[in-house]
Amino acid sequence: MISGMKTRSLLAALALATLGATGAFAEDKVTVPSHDAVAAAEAPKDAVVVNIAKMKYETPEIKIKPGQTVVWINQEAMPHNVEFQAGVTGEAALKGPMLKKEQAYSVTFNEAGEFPYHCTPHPFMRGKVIVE
Ligand SMILES: [Cu+2]
Repeated sequence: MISGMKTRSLLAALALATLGATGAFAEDKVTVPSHDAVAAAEAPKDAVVVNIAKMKYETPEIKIKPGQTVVWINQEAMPHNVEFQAGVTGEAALKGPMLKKEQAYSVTFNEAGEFPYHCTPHPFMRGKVIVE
């Protein structure tokens, strides 16, 4: 009985190690509904909105609950995006698409934590999602 349980937990550990090695956990902390920019009107209706205007994220620090979605909507002609550096949302960086005016990009946060981000071409544009 005990040895059976040990075998199962060993198998589980091996499965985890294998998944980790292949990068299968890369997006576990977040889920990205679309890797492409979408029209703002097509953004998830229940998402927490962060507008981008005047070279700023209008609400640079937001607090949400696990499972909630944040949608960034660019309100100006200058293209912007959101980029999470490697190790923030997963092993790899999560680099959102450049958003033209009235385009949107969404990320669903699955786990508690702090998720700082910036705009790739404008690294002085910074924000943070706090999931708690
Ligand atoms: Cu920008």
